[in-house]
Amino acid sequence: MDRDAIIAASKKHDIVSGKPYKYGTAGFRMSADLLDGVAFRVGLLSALRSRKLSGQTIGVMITASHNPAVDNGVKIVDPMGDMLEQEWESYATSLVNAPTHEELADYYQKLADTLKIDLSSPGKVIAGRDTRPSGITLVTALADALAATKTEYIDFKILTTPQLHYLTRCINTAGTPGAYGEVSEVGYYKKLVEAFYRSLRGRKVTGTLSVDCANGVGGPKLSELLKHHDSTKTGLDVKVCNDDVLRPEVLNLDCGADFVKTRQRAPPSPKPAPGDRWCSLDGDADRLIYYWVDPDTGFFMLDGDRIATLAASFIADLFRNAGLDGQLRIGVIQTAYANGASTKYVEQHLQLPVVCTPTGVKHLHHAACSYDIGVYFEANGHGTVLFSPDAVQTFKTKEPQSPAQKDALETLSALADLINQTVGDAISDMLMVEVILAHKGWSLRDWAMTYSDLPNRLVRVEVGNKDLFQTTDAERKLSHPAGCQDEIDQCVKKYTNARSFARASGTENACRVYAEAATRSEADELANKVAAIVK
Ligand code: NG1
Ligand code: ZN
Repeated sequence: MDRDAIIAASKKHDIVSGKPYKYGTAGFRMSADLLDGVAFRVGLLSALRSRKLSGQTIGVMITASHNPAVDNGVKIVDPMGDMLEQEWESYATSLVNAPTHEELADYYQKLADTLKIDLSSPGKVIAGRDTRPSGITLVTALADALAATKTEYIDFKILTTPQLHYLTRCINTAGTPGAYGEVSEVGYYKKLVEAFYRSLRGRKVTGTLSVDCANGVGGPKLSELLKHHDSTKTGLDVKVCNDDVLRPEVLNLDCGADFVKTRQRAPPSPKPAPGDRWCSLDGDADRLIYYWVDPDTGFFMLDGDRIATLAASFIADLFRNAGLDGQLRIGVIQTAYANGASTKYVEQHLQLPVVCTPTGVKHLHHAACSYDIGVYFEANGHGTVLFSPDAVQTFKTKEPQSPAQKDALETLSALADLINQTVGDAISDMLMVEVILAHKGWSLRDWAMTYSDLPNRLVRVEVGNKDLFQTTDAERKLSHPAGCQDEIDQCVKKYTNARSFARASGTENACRVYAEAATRSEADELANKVAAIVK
């Protein structure tokens, strides 16, 4: 009987009581030594989720992304490779917080009853993990839950987060018209490399691209992809850097996309030679930041906002060239953290609509789905470009009126295969950026010239109770505590081209204050003043 099996298995994976377990934007993420019981319980929930969805495969990713090596996390992936449905986040939270093994088994049964889940029907779960050593024991906990609930299970071992999303979608679409790709890691490399060749359309990438892999899973996986890539066809010459996954303690240490974005500087090692083209991935390879170090002006960063504007401008041009202008709708989705200059560039220069959503990829992804082409990126470099089935169909079936139209349609088709449709994927996004730069014949400097970022500052503020800070208007305004927003507004008024907002972090026990203004000193001053209001 399941109940006894669940209780017996759960006893091997105790939950540490008294901790604030909450399924947030990053799933459950915390110090790895608290996660054994959590991983077990996430196994139970994913088994339920699969059965609720008629036995479709659910993915579980074990990673703490850019967090320090001692942390880890567990996150559930829905069948099409998107994030777990919102309503289920609260079931996950309740299940993980069950105080005893017996209450856990009871809550599992109660969920099955309420949601009308047939526990004897087949269920299937796949898992992947990043390079953190703690991942191995967490996978064991997960597997024990799946065995106790007689759920089919495949461990894909070490993967980037986007690879696990890719595999989940591939399994669930295999043999259907929407088949996403071969169900294997090699299938992922082959799909990307082939689409990269097709997207370039005979053009060549110039100059070496050095990739800082945060000493995470992106390093070995990028090297693997390169084995399937013929650089004589594309000109792409990649130098894989910071790819030491044998010393766990160096993961995300003074390198990686999060380091570069938050410190606004290049990793200290290896030292970028002046003018070299660089990019950084984060610890699970779902974020991407480009940069170079200019001999005269120093470090220059091209973040998620820049990648979004580059992609949107390129795709809008292809639409014009393909004669699709006005037929299909392109939209750009940002969060409040997007630099105001990027929003202005998209709306005024590219003449495309911008939607602002709350922080968290699931919100951006959802909003992007309402366009034929939805370009979404968080400023921190996490994002992708979604192509609707209608758009993909149009690229394939529209009769081209000229060789130029044919070329544009084929480029669009290839991009839809190159860009990961399930989630932000640093490796896929990097190939997309290289394709666009090659098409435009641009260096990073040319890309940077499109607009000037407003100087900005992001400050983390320790507060007594972050839950007191409630927002409206896609997190751009505080509704509570009362009066706080008025004070912020009064402050912002005193600066030129300024904007500032405060919100509770969804992943840390703190508030974040963002400010931008016409000059560096004004942005810093404004951020500090708003931080003082919030404190
Ligand atoms: P929080 O902690 O809610 O600000 C952070 C990032 C998000 C997103 C999530 C998930 C910033 C300002 N916030 O959210 O963009 O990536 O983590 O990892 O970068
Ligand atoms: Zn990440």
